[in-house]
Amino acid sequence: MNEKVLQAELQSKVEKMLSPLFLKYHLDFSNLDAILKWRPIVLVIGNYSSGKSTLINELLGQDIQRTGQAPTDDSFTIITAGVVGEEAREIPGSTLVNDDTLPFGSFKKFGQRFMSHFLMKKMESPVLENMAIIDSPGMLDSVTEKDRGYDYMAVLGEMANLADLIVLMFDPHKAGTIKETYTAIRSTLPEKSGEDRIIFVMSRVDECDNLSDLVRSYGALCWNMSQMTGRKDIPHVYLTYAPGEAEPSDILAPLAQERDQLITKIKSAPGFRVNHILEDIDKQVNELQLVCEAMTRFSQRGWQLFAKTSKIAFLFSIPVFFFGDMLIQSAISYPNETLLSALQSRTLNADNFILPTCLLALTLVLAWFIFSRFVFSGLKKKYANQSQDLVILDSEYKKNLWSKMQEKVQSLLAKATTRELWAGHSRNFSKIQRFLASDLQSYYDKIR
Ligand SMILES: Nc1nc2c(ncn2[C@@H]2O[C@H](COP(=O)(O)OP(=O)(O)O)[C@@H](O)[C@H]2O)c(=O)[nH]1
Ligand SMILES: [Mg+2]
Repeated sequence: MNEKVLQAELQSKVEKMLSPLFLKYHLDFSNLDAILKWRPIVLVIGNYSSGKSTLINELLGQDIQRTGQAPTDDSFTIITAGVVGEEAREIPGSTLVNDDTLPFGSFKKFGQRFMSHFLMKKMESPVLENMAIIDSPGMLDSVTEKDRGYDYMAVLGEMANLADLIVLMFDPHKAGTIKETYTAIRSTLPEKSGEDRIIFVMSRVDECDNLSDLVRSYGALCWNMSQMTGRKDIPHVYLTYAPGEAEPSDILAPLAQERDQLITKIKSAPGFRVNHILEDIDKQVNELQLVCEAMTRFSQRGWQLFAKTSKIAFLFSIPVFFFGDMLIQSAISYPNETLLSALQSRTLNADNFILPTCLLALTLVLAWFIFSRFVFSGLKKKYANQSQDLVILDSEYKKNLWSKMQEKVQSLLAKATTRELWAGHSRNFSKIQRFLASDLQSYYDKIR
């Protein structure tokens, strides 16, 4: 099936089935909404003057981005297809964050300073037919990073979350704030599959004087990478150079093929789109499911206590119904005739039931008061400290998920009222379960 059709179908399904549930459990849907909304995205990040803009210009076949040795360009630039026949044009960041058809609404929170460093360029290029490319200001070092006037790392993280492919570029000269950058982007991607969305590129390799120089740079980069990924295995690093800039040399000749692989990989990013959407849905719906699981168990415990309280209230209400009026009569000489004495003298009429019925109702009201005021709030208090008892953490994955969602559950519990008992949590839980097991699975099968 066509990927665009699949994406549209998923968008409407998720919107209809799940967005009310995200709202209900106070979880952010805007993230998923943004991912479902737009076209495939390739995000290019890395040191300044590592050759990001040069690579993008080469891909697009036009010098659309400024290039240079100094940190020339300090804006996030979305490059996307324009209207056929129209000249290239620019749209400012303030317009982009307010455009509902674009996935950048959440970037408004980064403030005016960010928005003045955010823009879209619309142009014609075959590469842009099915994807957009984001060029980014190069990372500096962590000290100067703080002077930008907006949270650069957080912006990177959110951009990475939208992207289908993240090209992380280094050059042999500088290491930049690699570790912080990597942490910022990694934390917004799904744990299981996020790694596959990042490709590492060492560019400007033509500037290495000889093979041993190249090997030294490569070694340093690998060491850096193992530091930041915390993994022993080194991911593939594409070694590349800009043909327009590089003098032909013995080092470069065997790398031409690797360059082609890199370009092919970037161009193939749209092919991962639906898979990424599914992974993101998977990730966020699992979070939703865990919150719902906790609330379901909480309301089940609530029901158990409610049943217990009702049972006691019922047992208590029998003597109140039959003997309550006697007690009142002995105190205030009303009513003239109690229910039991009327039964004995066979003069029973409707009036004899008035007081017993009122007393019965009062008992039930009292029981409800005790339940909601003491029993239910006792339950809330108990789980405020032990919310982990509300979920079954039978796998490492669920434990990790829980550490992320626990706070959400606690804030829901803090606000909980007896209405939670009727909130339909267990129905919601089965609905989510069904979505994951059947709907989502069928989409995974479709793209396999
Ligand atoms: N020798 C050489 N220079 C390059 C290469 N790629 C980019 N450059 C130059 O390096 C400078 C920085 O490139 P640019 O694309 O602006 O880097 P950005 O800051 O990452 O966007 C420019 O002067 C480019 O001409 C390359 O592969 N080899
Ligand atoms: Mg640049």
